Amino acid sequence: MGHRRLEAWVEEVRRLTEPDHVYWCDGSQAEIDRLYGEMVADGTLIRLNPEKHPNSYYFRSDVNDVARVEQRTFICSRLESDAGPTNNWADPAQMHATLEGLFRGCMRGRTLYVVPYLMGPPGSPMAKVGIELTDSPYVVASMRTMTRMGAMALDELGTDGDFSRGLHSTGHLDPAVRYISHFPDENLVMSFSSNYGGNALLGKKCFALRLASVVARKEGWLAEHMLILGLTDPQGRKTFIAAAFPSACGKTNLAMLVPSDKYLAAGWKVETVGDDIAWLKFGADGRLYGVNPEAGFFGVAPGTSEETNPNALAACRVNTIFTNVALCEDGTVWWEGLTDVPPSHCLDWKGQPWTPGSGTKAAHPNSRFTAPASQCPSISPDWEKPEGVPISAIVFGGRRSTTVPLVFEAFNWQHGTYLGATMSSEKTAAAVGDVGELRHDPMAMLPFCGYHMGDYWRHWLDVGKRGGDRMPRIFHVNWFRKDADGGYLWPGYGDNMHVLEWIAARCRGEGDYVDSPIGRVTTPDAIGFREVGVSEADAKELMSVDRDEWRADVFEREVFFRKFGDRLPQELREENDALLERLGE
Ligand code: OXD
Ligand code: MN
Repeated sequence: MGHRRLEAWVEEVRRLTEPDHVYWCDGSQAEIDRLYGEMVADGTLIRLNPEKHPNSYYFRSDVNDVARVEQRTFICSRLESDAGPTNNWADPAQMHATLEGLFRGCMRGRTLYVVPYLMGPPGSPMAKVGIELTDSPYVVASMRTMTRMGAMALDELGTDGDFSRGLHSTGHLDPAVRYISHFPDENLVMSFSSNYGGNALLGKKCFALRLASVVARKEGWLAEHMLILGLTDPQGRKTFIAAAFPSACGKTNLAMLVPSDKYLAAGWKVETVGDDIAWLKFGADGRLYGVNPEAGFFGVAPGTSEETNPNALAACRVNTIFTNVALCEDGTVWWEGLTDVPPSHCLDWKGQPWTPGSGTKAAHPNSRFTAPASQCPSISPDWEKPEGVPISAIVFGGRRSTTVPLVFEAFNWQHGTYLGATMSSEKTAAAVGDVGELRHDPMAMLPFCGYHMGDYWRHWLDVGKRGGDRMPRIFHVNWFRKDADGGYLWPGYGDNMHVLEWIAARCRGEGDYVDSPIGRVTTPDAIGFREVGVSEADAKELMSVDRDEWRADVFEREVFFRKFGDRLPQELREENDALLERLGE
């Protein structure tokens, strides 16, 4: 017997959207082979060189549909005040009326795919089922990589299980009627007129972050925009670290980090649990455990190379969909940063002939690879552990050319929550808007928190109280500080091991530090700047805390905090005041 509520909803959507066919996805190999065959035949996808990229495909999304559209993303909670000042709110009844008008008859001539999927490791008490109804076979194929899709999810659902609902239609890709609308009270997302990942793959940002964050608050856990990595030292001690960075700030690279030669030779290892989303819950021992709800990587391609991230390249060699990168004549792909020497000619992300002299980018800055996580050489043997992995450290980081030192540690959970709440970062191409502009991005969740950010911070503080001294330590990093000539002061990538080693030591109560007004900063020896080739002067600048710059930040944060009115936890206001006091007059 089937699942009555699910069948009734599919029928309701069928009547509304009037597709020619309804197809229930089982997630099988035969099914995906057929879908790829159909998409190649109708020109949706181009099959890549089968020797160099077996079973891999090339896709171009519409030129006006290449990134998340935050201004068209809505939280339709019953009360506007529950969406808070950082979300676009819309009245749920009105939004339903608007969307029903748009969805009416929109799938005529198309197939409605029913995509059952599981977020979280199979058999995990943390796993949750979602159903996405979509008319895009590209979305179906991407969901098959990014989630555990098909029969497995239906089995988990049984005949009466709960599920999150997502309804998506590519529509006609008119940006004027693009909506990514979340109805937290109904566990529902409706997305219209887009085919880009973050807007159309509804398991990822929409379910696993925006809707899940609302559920997490009710149930006492955290749904976060975080990678999870495992760090093993030469003594075999393993430390799991969760880290939140805004989109396109290197989460995938950090999650898959290859230690620099010194660390490799000494026997250090980094393993990947996840690169984008973490669900964190208390285990029976009172510690916080993390799972990666996803099953694939939707990684930013530009800048990914053998030097910066060989694990990502290995992961996306086969069974991968590339979106909006450049297409070479031999059926391979290219993007800026993949090789030092660009191809002499290729087709750019818009399908136009391109040469190095064209003066434009061959790949869109937010072009992506969609690859199975299991293909990543650094994938952790623990990545599908049903109970998750114990988290010892939480790291926050933004892209800041000035002011913020390479690494420092929070004094305690409350101070750490303040560090997360006051994170800011220079904008990247992952969302539509002005790249480079500095904006507040609390916990890297600004575009992903499904409710009032003030209540979210309160939830962080409450979770910290519940966990007490079993909570992870909290750190802040900044890989992106620049010198006066605009050059990066820190080499990053494999050398980030120096920072991770210190973080792991601090988690054991070791590792040298000195107290500074902003937190516990490393001593120069603890990081080993000289070994990395950072001069003494640069190391000083990298770690410097300029009191005037920080005071300016504190005043600006005060203005930011005012937005949250009486839902700003008093503790965060106190942390801001205390920082000002420590900075002195
Ligand atoms: C992503 C994003 O795609 O954060 O992961 O935009
Ligand atoms: Mn992300």
